[in-house]
Amino acid sequence: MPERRADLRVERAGAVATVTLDRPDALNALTVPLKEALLAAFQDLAGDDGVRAIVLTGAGRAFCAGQDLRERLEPDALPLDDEIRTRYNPLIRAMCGLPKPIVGAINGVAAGAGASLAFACDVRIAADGASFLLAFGRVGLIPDSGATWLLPRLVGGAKAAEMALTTEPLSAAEAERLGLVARVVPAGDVVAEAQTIAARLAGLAPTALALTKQALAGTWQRSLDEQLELEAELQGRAGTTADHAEGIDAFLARRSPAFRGD
Ligand code: T3D
Repeated sequence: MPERRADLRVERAGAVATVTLDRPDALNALTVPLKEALLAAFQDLAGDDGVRAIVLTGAGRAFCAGQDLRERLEPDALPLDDEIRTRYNPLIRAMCGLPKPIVGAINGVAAGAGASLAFACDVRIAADGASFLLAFGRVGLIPDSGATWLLPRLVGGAKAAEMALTTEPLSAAEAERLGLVARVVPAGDVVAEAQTIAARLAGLAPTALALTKQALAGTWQRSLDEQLELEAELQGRAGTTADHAEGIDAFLARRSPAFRGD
């Protein structure tokens, strides 16, 4: 039975939770209730031992069209800097810091902060008709919600600058060529494909996955020496888990490991 909060659906199947932005008539544009529901969902899933991997997708033909521009006209809308600090930045921090992998099923256009949500996923699968669009400049804004940090690290500075300044969309095929998405599949298969990858991730050792995310986060800020030291520290922690012992035992016994997350 799906859980529903505002315009968000959360469905669990085994150790995989699928989170769906569900405002298809507005291309899943982000309202205050939707942003709050999404942050709450990530916080809940982070602490839920029964969930080991998450799929993020959108209902209908779009992944997410970014900030709901109609909502910006409401008299009680926060100034942009407050809105970003209060609602967008915590969301991106929650996703990047979540100790579980997030697989983005990019089912259609990902525009504005919707593109930022896609960039904050750990792995992205795109539908063949999907696109990434830094639409901010079209409404007189700058890319936010981590786009200016995440995108250059994902596709390189030159392509990120082109996308940010021209606001030209990047097709799914080009995103695959650049490595921004792992795979492009027919639109009808994108969620199932992402769920298959998430299920595979859910079968791996959860602590090792969490520590791998930690090692990769911020790698561009650290020197080689700092990164080597961080790897040593995190590997020390992974090495004390029962799952590491189980992995060796299973390898030597030529059986599949049963990782329990301890
Ligand atoms: O709080 C803050 O403002 C700061 C944070 C900012 C972060 C941001 O995300 S700023 C960028 C906001 N997003 C955009 O500027 C994208 C706006 N949307 C588009 O450019 C286009 O809709 C798309 C390129 C994404 C898709 O185009 P198309 O032709 O396939 O669809 P459409 O006809 O434009 O949209 C379909 C419906 O969705 C339409 O509603 P209607 O006329 O059928 O009732 C349209 O108004 C609605 N919609 C699409 N995007 C938004 C939206 N409604 C509200 N906000 C949207 N962002």
